[in-house]
Amino acid sequence: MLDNEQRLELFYWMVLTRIFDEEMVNLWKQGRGLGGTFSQRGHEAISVGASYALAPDDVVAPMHRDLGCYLLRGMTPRRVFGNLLGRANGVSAGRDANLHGMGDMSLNIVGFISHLPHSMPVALGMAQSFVYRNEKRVAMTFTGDGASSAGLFHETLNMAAVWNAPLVVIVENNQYAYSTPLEQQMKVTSIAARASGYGIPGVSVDGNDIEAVYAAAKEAVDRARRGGGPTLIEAHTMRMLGHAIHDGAEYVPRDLLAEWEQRDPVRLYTHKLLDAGVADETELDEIRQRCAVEVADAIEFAEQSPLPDPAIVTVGVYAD
Ligand SMILES: Cc1ncc(C[n+]2csc(CCOP(=O)(O)OP(=O)(O)O)c2C)c(N)n1
Ligand SMILES: [Mg+2]
Repeated sequence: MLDNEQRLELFYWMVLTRIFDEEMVNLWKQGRGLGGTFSQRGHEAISVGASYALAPDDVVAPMHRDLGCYLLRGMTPRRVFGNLLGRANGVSAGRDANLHGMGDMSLNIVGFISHLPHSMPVALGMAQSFVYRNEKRVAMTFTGDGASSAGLFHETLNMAAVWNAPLVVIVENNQYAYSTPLEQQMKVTSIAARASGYGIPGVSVDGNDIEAVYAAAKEAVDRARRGGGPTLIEAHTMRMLGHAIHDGAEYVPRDLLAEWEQRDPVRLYTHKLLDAGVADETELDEIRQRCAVEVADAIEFAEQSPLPDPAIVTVGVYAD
């Protein structure tokens, strides 16, 4: 059970992610961004709720819609905006101007691998390393509905099951893979049901209900830590904007978006906290203000930071 302090913490991380995302989209629309970027809108409850179930010692391998996970694990908005703007003090020191490549093992975050779902076998490798070392640690990774149709998804889950690995896989089912709707890339209606093909638990959860995501993730993380093996969690949500900043998503029916907008994860949690008397409007507003200030500071800091020295471009590059 979450206490009220924890519930307000979840609210804080979700709002920080939302405001960061909105400002990131604004910046790109103003031509102040570099490269492409992926909106997180609609995914906040999943990335925050699931990572909140991890201990600091656990390892996470996020994907491109898991900004909330990076922030919650301790990657500061300044460092992430620095990365997005390709600055020398960004997480990848200017080698990537994206939400990719933002690994920091001091925070137990494995950098996102752009190929989908190639972060999955890496997370499995980490999970197995904990078993070999007799450490009570867990690896969590995130992937998409589209990526769940790729071969590596199945191969990883199969090996994780056979090895009884302490691995939690979260599939963020946001109904689309780029412009491809679910029904055009899989016949089944439940990704969680695929877990039975590997002999592991498969859980389906409302990805817009942060406490439901947290509860499912916590149960899976606890089971993995006890030696109970891997879990596949399918979290249902909607990608509220295009695949990336260049994509207007005209192919997504407007009424579908309007329907999901009613169930916006931040709005849902705001109502829940108010109804339960966890906080009043003034207190929630104070949190929103705090997040807005942090994001504004991060943008200013990143924009004023230097670009990297071209001489360091090959430092840390092991293959090409
Ligand atoms: C192996 C591979 N093929 C193609 C791509 C290009 N690509 C990047 S994101 C994406 C769609 C992914 O959809 P999904 O897994 O549902 O995640 P979402 O973007 O919806 O969160 C594609 C095809 C890639 N990154 N890796
Ligand atoms: Mg998708």
